Amino acid sequence: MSAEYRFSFGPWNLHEGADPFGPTVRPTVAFAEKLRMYKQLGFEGVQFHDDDAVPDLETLSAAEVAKKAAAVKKMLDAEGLVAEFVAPRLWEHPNGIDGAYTANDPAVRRWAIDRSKRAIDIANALDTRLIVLWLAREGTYIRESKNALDSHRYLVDALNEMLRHDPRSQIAIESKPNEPMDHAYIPTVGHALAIAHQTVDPDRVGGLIETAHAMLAGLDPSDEMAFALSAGKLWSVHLNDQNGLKFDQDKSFGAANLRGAFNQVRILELAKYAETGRFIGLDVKAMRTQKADVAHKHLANSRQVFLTLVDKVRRFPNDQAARLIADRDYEALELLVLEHLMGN
Ligand code: GLO
Ligand code: MG
Repeated sequence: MSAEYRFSFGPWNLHEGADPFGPTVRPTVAFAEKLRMYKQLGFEGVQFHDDDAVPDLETLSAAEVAKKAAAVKKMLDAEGLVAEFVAPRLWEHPNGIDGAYTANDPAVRRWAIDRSKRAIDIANALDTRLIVLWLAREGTYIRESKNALDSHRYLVDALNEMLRHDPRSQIAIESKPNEPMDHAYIPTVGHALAIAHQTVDPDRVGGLIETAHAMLAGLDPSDEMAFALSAGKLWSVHLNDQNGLKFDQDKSFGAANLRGAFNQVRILELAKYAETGRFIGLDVKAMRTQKADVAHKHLANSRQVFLTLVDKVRRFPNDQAARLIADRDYEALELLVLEHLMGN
């Protein structure tokens, strides 16, 4: 049963534990060592930023980038792993300080699009067609600093250039309402799919939904997923959890809201997501307090919670629930769900 879901995470999910208020607390794990951990933890898919795959790619020629990406592909093959997606990491470069695709400076917008095309080339070298755009700094700290009408037009322009660069790539927009910016331009998957329809090839632009991002927008993650699934546009997920409206916590899946996690798994099961071959991505962070030798447990544990919830969904007493729904006895339905989750 568990074999049918495919799981992925990004190398940044094995991390040194720095936060905005303190430095790293764990040693760096080398990239090759991280790759060795994937299978042991139950994962086969690797999510990449462009510079996870090819560090310092901006200082390299196109031929050098291709060579380095080919070497990474070999490392994946040796470990029996596949690349799920490549995401251009535009938000760490000094050029992207005030946004990349939506920067006021046309030279920065040009840089962002050119780098994104390189990310697409790296994805091809790693044998994946999926590009993820987390639009980190595409927004503002103060509204007056940009013309939001122009910003949306720039986003469509950037998507179009990427779509034209390679007619095989698919772009999944990872929506998020805030952080690092005060307000981001594509806060929900509804915005992502609406902008997809303004591009030259709407069929090749979809969404990646992260649990915590939906919650930060005040939305139910399972309903966000249902919206994208109903349009055939849920191309990946970043499952994690979030304890209320605060900083983006990336807690282990189900750790704060087990019922919310159950409902996300339920909607993925109802939509037969596993049959699409798309990955269950986990974008979870180890707590800063976690010692180095156990700072990988958040990944295996999140996967385990997911699989246990798959089992809970499959063993849910649907007939009993259907009778209660027909009776409109939702208090009894509520108790049925809670008892089921508590193991009764
Ligand atoms: C941050 C995002 C980030 C992305 C990753 C892939 O809030 O969740 O971790 O998922 O950079 O683009
Ligand atoms: Mg994410």
